[in-house]
Amino acid sequence: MLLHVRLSGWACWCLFSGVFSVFSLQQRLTVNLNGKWRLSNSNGSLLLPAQVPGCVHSALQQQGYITDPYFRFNDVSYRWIALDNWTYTTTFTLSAELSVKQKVLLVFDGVDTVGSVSLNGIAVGKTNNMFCRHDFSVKDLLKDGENVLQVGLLSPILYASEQRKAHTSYVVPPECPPGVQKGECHVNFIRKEQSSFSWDWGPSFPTMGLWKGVRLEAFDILQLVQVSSVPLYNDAFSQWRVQIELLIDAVQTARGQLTLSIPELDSEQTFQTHFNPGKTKSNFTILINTASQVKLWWPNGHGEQPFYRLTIRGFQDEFLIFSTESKVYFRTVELIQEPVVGSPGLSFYFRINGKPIFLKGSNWIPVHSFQDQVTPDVLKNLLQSAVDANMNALRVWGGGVYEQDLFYEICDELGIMVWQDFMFACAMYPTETDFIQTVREEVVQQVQRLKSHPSIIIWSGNNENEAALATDWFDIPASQRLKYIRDYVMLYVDNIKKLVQEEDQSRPFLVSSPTNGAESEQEGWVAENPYDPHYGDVHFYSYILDCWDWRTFPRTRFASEYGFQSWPSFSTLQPVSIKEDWSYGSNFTSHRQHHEDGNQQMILQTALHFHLPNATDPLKRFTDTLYITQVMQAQCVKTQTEFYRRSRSEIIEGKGHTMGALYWQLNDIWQAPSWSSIEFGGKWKMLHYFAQSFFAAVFPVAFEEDDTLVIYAISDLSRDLKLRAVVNVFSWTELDPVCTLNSSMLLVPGGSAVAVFKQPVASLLAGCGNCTRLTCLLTFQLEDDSSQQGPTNHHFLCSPKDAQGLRRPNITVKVEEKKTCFSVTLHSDSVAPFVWLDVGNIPGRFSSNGFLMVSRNRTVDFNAWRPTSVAELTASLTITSLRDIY
Ligand code: BMA
Repeated sequence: MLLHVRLSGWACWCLFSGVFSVFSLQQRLTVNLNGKWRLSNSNGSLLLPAQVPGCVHSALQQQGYITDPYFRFNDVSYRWIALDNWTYTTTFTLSAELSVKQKVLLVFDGVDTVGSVSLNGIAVGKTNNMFCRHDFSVKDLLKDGENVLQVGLLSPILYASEQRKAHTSYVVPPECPPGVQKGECHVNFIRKEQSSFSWDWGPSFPTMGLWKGVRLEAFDILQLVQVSSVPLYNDAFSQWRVQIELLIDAVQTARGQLTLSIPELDSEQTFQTHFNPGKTKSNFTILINTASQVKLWWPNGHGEQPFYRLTIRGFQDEFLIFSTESKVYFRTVELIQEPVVGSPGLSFYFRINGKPIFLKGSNWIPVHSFQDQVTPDVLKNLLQSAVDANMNALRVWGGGVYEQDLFYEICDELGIMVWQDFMFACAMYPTETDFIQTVREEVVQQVQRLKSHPSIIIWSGNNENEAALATDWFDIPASQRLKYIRDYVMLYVDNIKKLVQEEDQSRPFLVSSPTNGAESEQEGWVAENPYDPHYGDVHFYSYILDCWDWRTFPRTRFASEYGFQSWPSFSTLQPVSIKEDWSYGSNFTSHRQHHEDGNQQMILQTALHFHLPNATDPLKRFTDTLYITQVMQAQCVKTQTEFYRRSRSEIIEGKGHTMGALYWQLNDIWQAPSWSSIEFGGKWKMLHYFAQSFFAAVFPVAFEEDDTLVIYAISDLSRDLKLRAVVNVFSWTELDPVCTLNSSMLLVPGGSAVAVFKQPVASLLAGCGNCTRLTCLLTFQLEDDSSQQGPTNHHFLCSPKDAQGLRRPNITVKVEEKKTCFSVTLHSDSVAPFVWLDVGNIPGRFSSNGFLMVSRNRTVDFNAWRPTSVAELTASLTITSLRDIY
């Protein structure tokens, strides 16, 4: 294979310094072993080239041994792949420069999962945790000429089952996922992406492979393995300091000097130090010159995301031995849990740089079953989509993976706050020494890798495991409960929490989500009711209660999960299905649904307010059904999010001060029904377009209480506003408002939700032509003295299925090419709710979509993500509105 030899940064510096002969001894060499390897199964019947980083499934598909694993029922057909054992092999030739190095490490950034590594036929080590980086010292095993490197991988399914069998003393539930998920058992016994054995939104593809890079690292004196930096603010001295941690691998004891500097802040410090043999961690603190004005990192919508360059240089006898540069962002984060006036319990909100911030966003799941197929473009597109929908936070959910560096780098740059779970979800876990040991390694490595990112504002131990214990998901006999609680505390508190807090004092740690936080701790880490709205965060789902009725939602301090399912659009499903699949009752449609009764629940929820599609053409009926599930989902999540946002400033019946709304879930792992607002492939569902409005910094929200219409003005801005609500009443039959009402101007302080309009619906309608609840609807917006502030919102006075006068609109359309995008101008002759523009498989997004059309003309932009034309767009464009489906 081809060898790519790279000299690290400081070696180049040596060349420029003109003292190459001295420094060449200390050059670090990196030999990249990524690229084309050979892959074989256990009996040798399959032998194929395989890309590294990569996995067995991707290799089999790339070489044509299997078709698209996402096609139709292939998740089940290809189950055999993960039941077999596989071996990756590569050969490489050693360069003369490398063979004279004192230390040579064979580094795997990630092995998925249970592997044995051998070099030239000699065992070098084993792996059993996909979240760990491994390095093996191999100098003595390397030969001149050709070297053979092999990684044998055991079936993760069989391994998990073996581990389970060996665990005879008590059951560690759940044994298996629900049947509807068509998944594998005992995933909690293997340190691997938990959702890779199936989830309620994802297929079972228990991957195997070298999912991250492989290389040789060779050096003489020492090498810098990792640098992390954490800024801390000292209130008493009004001074910033940056804690810098160096992980250094040294061949022998060496004395040296270290210079840390942030030139832009006029701050530099030099330390005398010594490096011990082996891998050691050293901490240094650089005090920031108080005369310098430090620019702070802010979440999206609250300010900029500036950074500073930190330079670290190591010297030995005045010669530079290493030099590295990294980014430092300054911000503080506090999680405030303190008594709330008028409410039992404790507050639960984040203060960034001293400012309380309402978290708006969603939950992030793995982007693909095969992580090697997650490209930078896909990550960028999803994260940009989050920001474009006015989100400022994402929770990296604990059943997936610790994301790649690029994910966090983009979040840093975009101002996305990350709630980072550790990778444990919906299960109990073993606590045998080996298991705890590998988890400890995983936690330390991940915290060291990630703690320099300002985007991460909290570490959280697991997903829903406190709740699972407290509300007894697994029918644990009362007599054994204590044992499980002890195990829980041992894993998440005595080990993970303790380790994280040793490694990182700059951000809060929560043991679980949902949790009662400080109250859970009081109750021995497993609260009686971790869903208590008076404490911590809450996950809340109800699929068949009427989602238009805000009274069904708990008024929580922080809503970290809530949501409703919908189907992705036809263009997303089409490539993985065939004609016979295209009906709501098909085998395919039920196969892709991994949530018990999910398809039925969507229909029941939809039918509460909408007519169901009744087209006679089966394909139209199917696509109309996909559409209406998206309408339902968008409207449900809108209602719930609006409820949380308007609850930020008040306490009602002892509950409120909600300071976070992260709906479940942002993205999809494959083409299937799920809670996501973005389809697999990046297409925005109607919900994501809705989120753009309902997460806007300034936003009006309407609801009814005792037949009175109430409108709140919500503002996340720092400055106060003076706003009035303007309500337009439309009849379903007319495109001009029947009447317009204005509230008086009211003060809306920065960071608050204030009622600005209140009127009984009956009196409002009585003063407005012949309007009744069935014949009229409302739009409303906020205005200051000169202009509209924030988007326009709508409120229905009845279910659209009961609307009188709603006609099928005759919408015509014109597509034009503009400088940087295309414009689509619509003309309608009547009121049209939920107008949905779809250009099939032309990737891109509209500036607005799924809207209520109450004007004759409306123009939206389309941003294409690949070259297209007016002709192609016009040919692909379909327009659906509510009245078109029945
Ligand atoms: C929560 C999440 C996920 C799940 C989602 C939808 O429980 O933490 O485990 O996918 O709800 O059921």
